[in-house]
Amino acid sequence: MDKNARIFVAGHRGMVGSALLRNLASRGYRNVVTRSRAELDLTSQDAVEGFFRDEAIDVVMLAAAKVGGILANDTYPADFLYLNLIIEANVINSAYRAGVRRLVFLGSSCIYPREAPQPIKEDYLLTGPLESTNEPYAIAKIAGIKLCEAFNRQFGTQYISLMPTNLYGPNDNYDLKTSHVLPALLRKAHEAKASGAGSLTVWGTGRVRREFLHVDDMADAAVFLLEQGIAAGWYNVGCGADVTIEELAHAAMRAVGFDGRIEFDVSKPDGTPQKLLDVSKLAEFGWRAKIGLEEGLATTYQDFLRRYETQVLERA
Ligand code: GFB
Repeated sequence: MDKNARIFVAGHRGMVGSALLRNLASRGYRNVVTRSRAELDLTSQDAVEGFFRDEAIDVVMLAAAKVGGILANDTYPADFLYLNLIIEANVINSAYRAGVRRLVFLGSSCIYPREAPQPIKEDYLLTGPLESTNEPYAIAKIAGIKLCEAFNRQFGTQYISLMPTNLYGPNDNYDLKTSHVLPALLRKAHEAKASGAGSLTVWGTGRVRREFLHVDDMADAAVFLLEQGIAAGWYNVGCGADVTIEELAHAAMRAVGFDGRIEFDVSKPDGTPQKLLDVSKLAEFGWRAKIGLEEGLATTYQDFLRRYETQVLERA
């Protein structure tokens, strides 16, 4: 990919978008285009079309999305379905109309059937019912994959979709009601340690399994695949190993230095029993995750500490 290509990163202030900016900068891309939400409303078809008409964009990385953990998905199903559908539809269609041939769409591993065999291969898409707690989000993301696939088939574009497993890292959301599990457990362990509490609460049984990928690995995979010019399609991005939520809680407690007990709140949902991605396609292209969970937790905890006073206390 030309280092002078005009690359539009949609959603650059989020955890994934900001990681894409870091990765592109580290690889020497000089013309990365960004717009804040105030500058460009991605839910407005007119605004998005106008942006693409004026900006001569070469490549799009679509990381803008309404995201959240299990409870946020369950509480705001209309937002997760509507906002994700309209953002994808506006960006993909307007990009195509403005002549953009290359686009990366970011989805999620929750697109696969709840009872999919493990590890989950890309071809298991649409082979069974989805997990109910995040069905609206999953349907929006499946629509995004299918939109890319349909544009490729009808117009010969090269739009690829990446399906990352559960992501974490700098710029995550630490709000306990809307966050994913990993940032929530770092915060809970930190607050339990600070207050001298003897325990922290983990939602669900703690027995379900999740695969965690550092967002810098995710961003690296996305830019790597663009550089390799791989064939259009959808590809899993993960580290190839999973842990139980209880094991994750212990790892988060070690990262924070909190040596207390875990209490399970089984009134909260477990969600899907396991979500381990088969990452052999990316391995064949020559890409592998580099950041292990212990290392990733340690650096993410440092990010949490830097932002705790400003972000977390405002939202608490
Ligand atoms: O990360 P998480 O919210 O999302 O929850 P999913 C993963 C597991 O951790 C569930 C448990 O079994 C939760 O019950 N858990 C334990 C907690 N303690 C906590 C806590 O304090 N906070 C949270 N949030 N969970 C999401 C989807 O599913 O995965 C999204 O809802 C997205 O749509 C994302 O696809 C990657 O892994 O269950």
